Amino acid sequence: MKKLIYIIFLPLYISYSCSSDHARPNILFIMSDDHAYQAISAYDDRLIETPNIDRIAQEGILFTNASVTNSICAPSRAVILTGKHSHLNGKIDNNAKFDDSQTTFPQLFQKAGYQTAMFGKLHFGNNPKGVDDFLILPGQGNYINPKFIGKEGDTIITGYVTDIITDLTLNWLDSKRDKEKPFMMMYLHKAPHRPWWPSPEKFAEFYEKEFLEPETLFDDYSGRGTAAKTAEMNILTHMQYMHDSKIRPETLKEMDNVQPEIKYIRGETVVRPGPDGFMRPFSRANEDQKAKDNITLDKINNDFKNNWPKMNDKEKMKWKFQRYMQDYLATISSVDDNVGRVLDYLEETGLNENTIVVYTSDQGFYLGEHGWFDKRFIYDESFKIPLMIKWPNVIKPGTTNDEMVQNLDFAQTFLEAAMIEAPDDMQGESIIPLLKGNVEKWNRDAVYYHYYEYPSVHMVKRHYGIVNKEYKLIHFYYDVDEWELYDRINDPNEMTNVYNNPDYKDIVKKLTEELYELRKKYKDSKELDQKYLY
Ligand code: SGN
Ligand code: CA
Repeated sequence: MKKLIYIIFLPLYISYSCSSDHARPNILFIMSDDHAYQAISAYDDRLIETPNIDRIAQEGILFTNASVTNSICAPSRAVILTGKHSHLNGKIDNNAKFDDSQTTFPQLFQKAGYQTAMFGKLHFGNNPKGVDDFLILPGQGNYINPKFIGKEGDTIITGYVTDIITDLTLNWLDSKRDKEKPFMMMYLHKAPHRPWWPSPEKFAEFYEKEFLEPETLFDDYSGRGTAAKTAEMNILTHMQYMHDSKIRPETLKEMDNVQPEIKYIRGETVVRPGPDGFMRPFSRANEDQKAKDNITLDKINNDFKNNWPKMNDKEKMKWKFQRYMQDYLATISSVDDNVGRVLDYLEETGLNENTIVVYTSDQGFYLGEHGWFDKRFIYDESFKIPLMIKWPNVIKPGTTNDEMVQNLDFAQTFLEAAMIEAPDDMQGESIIPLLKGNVEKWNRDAVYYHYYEYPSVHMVKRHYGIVNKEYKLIHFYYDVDEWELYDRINDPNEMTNVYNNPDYKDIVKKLTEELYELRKKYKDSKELDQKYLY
């Protein structure tokens, strides 16, 4: 009987889905830059409330083990667009050139009759292909009065970057959208990328707050290997007074007892010649904007002047952590407000009924865990990304899923949702079975990771590894040859490398074999490692 119904209705379904664009969902892909899952209340509400981003999870699915294949900005974006690992798409680090003769998923959407657009930060070195309309920030872009690159040339827009990217997105949806076609929109925030510059209102509001320190803020890395000990991303030693904590050069000049700032450039320690310098985004502000920011800058600088000289190292770490969190989280609060504006628009127009909304970040980020900021490592805070998706009538609201999904899977997922065939050489898997609750159809146990950008800023050594729900096996190479194993269940903070612990001997053996199988499966190899050396 079931078969009969299928035979009768299948041709009807096929002709409906091919002839009517109403059957094909719109896709709104929202991605922020460096947004840690620890800073989204759907994951953890100890630092900040993000009621709007949380709406996506409440109305859809929240992934707790979603990750990247290479925790760095432009490479993550290249993986998302091509559906291929870095060693095959060639964008191994932020400096590598992206070969834009490669197929990216927006091109396939465009060819299949979707209207496509992109607003915000791409950070690619190339203009996007396959998008009908775009305005993107050049490189990292600016928080204040940012410049954008578009089809009709460059333009500078006055205001705060997160609000502007949202205005551009809403304006496109409202006045440029072709109502006869489905759309695929990439709405890409610059925030909360360093240097964390909030809007004047959020700057003032968050400066008054105090945030919970992570358990591992004072990690001495004794349970880890060389890579963790030599990375240059410690809040106390590598954050900069002016650039990060927003201390004015004049303040430093007035204080004769401030230790000179130490700068690390590719492993070389360079002591700054003097307290010269500037706060990059602030120098772009107009007089009005400066006047507003100065109210909070005065408070920060007075506090620093009065209290910093009396602090010991522990107190200095705590002070810098608070300053960091105040600004980082303030920029996220703006992202959340603006995501709310877009979700409201979709609801008001009824568009939400047939729109898949995705929220994610190009990688995770350290919010003081292990004393760090930045990303790059395969360790959880930078490896895992927030990922939540809503798709009315397909995803059951309030679903949580802990499968090992990756940004590598996005392209094939979106293509399948839009009924577009994915090229054979894409390396991910559509996660639609998980979205539909068919978990039994998903049989991936472990994922592969490979980070390359070394020697470079923050000095995180090259490494590759395998991660499953229980363990993480890592090989650091280039100028070391070190292995690490973490027990994700018994040591969730990843404090102790158990690679040489005899109790884990069998696990090490099994995972090493699986790691080399994965390298084979994804076509990574020693030869390719060599090719990408510099
Ligand atoms: C800049 C930041 C770094 C950051 C890289 C890469 N320094 O160099 O802290 O790791 O970008 O970030 S800053 O002084 O310019 O803020 S990425 O997200 O683009 O990969
Ligand atoms: Ca990033």
